Amino acid sequence: MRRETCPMRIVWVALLGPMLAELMLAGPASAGPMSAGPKMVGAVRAGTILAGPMPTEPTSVGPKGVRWEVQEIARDLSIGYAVALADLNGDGRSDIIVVDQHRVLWYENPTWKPRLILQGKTRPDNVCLAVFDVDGDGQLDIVLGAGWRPFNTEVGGTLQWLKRRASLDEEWELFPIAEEPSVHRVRLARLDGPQRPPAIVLAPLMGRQSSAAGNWLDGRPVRILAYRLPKDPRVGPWEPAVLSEELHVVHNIAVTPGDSPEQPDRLLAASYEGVSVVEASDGGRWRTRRIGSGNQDNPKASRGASEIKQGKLKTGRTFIATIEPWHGNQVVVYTDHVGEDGLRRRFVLDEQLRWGHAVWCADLDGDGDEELIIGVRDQLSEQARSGVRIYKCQDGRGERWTRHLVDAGGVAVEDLAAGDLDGDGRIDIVAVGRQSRNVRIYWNRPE
Ligand SMILES: [Ca+2]
Ligand SMILES: [Ca+2]
Ligand SMILES: [Ca+2]
Ligand SMILES: [Ca+2]
Repeated sequence: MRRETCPMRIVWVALLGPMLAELMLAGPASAGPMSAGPKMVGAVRAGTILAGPMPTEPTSVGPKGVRWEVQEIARDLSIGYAVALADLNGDGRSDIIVVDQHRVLWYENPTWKPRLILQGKTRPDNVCLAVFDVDGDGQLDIVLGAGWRPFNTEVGGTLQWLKRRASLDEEWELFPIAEEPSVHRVRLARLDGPQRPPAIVLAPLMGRQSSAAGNWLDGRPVRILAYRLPKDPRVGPWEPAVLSEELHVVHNIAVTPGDSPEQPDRLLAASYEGVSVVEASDGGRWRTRRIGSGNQDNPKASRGASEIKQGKLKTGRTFIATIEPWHGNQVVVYTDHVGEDGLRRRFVLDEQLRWGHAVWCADLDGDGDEELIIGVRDQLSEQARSGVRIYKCQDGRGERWTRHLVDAGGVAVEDLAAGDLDGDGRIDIVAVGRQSRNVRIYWNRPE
C-alpha cells in the first residue's frame, strides 16, 4: 500500500480571544515629517501555541470581531520571494501563486495541492510576478521577473511571460520580454484607458552603473519602464516607455487609479528619495513628484522608503503606508494632509521590527476602513519577531492606530497578499517566507 505523502497540509489551531497582543499606537498630534516614534501604551503578550510541529508562537488576534486560523500549506520553498492570488484554473476560486527561487508554483484551492508552473528555466533568482491574460485567449498568464542579482547594475535581470499548455500538469511555456539590470518588481497599470489591456510596469531596484561605493546614488537613476502589449506577445518586440528616470533604489511601486477611468493609472514609488508619485503630465509626458519625505535620518546609508501601498478609510480619505528606510525598521503612514512644503504628514506607527518586507491594505473586519497588513522578515528580538502584523486605524484620519500580532515568529515574510480565498466575504491573508521557507494562509473567522 502506498503511503499517503501530504505533509503540507498541517492545520494549525489558532488561538483566540484572551491571547491578545495589542498596542495602542499614536503618532503625536503635532507630529510633522520625521517625527519620533509612537508612544506605546500597554505591552505585547505573546500567545502560546496549541498544536503544530514548528517552534512558533502564533497568536491570532484582532481587530475586534476577527480571529485568525493559521494553515501552513508548504514548507519546502528555497526562498519564497513573491505571492499572488488569482483563479488560475477558472473554477471561481482564487488559487495561490508563489515565486520561489528556482521555481514558480501554484497551490490549487481548496486542496492546496502544489502544481509546478516552471522550474529551472529562468536565470536565478526568480523574484516577482504579475498575473493577467497576456495573449487575450481567456486564460490567465504570468509575467515573471528573474535573474535577481540586486547589486549587478550592469547586466540583466530578465522579464518573461508564461503561458499554460493544454494540460495544467505540464510546465508552462516561456516567452521572453526584456532584460534590465536588477529587475525586482513588476506591476500592471492601465495607461491607455479601461478598454485597452494593461501595460507591464517594471521597477528595477538600482540604476545602471550605480555602485555600493556611491551608496547607489551614482551612475544613472532607476528607469521605471512600461511595456505595452505588442501585436503578438509571443513574438514581440516589446518596446519600453520610460515613465521615470529620477529616483534611486526603488524598492517597490504601487499602482493607484487616475482621477477618472479614462485617466492613466498613477504609480507610487518607494525609494531613497522617500515617497514619489509617477503620473501622466501634459503632452503624453510623465513626471515624478515627491510627496513624502521618507526616513532621511541617515543620508549616506539606507534611507527613504522601501515598501508601499495606498489604503482608504470609510471617510473617503486615503493614506499611504510604507516601510522605512530601505529594508527598514519603521512602519509609517502618510495621511492625505499636505503641508506647506508639499509633503504629506508622516506618522511612525511601529519601530519594533527588523526588515519589514511586505505591505497590504484591506478591510479585514468589514467596517469600511482598510487595515494595514505588514510582513516582517527578520527577528529584532525575542519580543519583536518576524511574521504578520495588522494595524487598525482609530481616528478616521490615519494618525492613530492599534497593532495586532497575527503571527509572531512563524514566517520570515518576504511577501504577502490578501483576498477572500473561501468566498465567505471575509478577506484572508497569505504570507511566504525566506528563512522559514513556508507558505501560510491566515483564515479570517468571526470571533
Ligand atoms: Ca481556482
Ligand atoms: Ca492567456
Ligand atoms: Ca476595517
Ligand atoms: Ca474568506
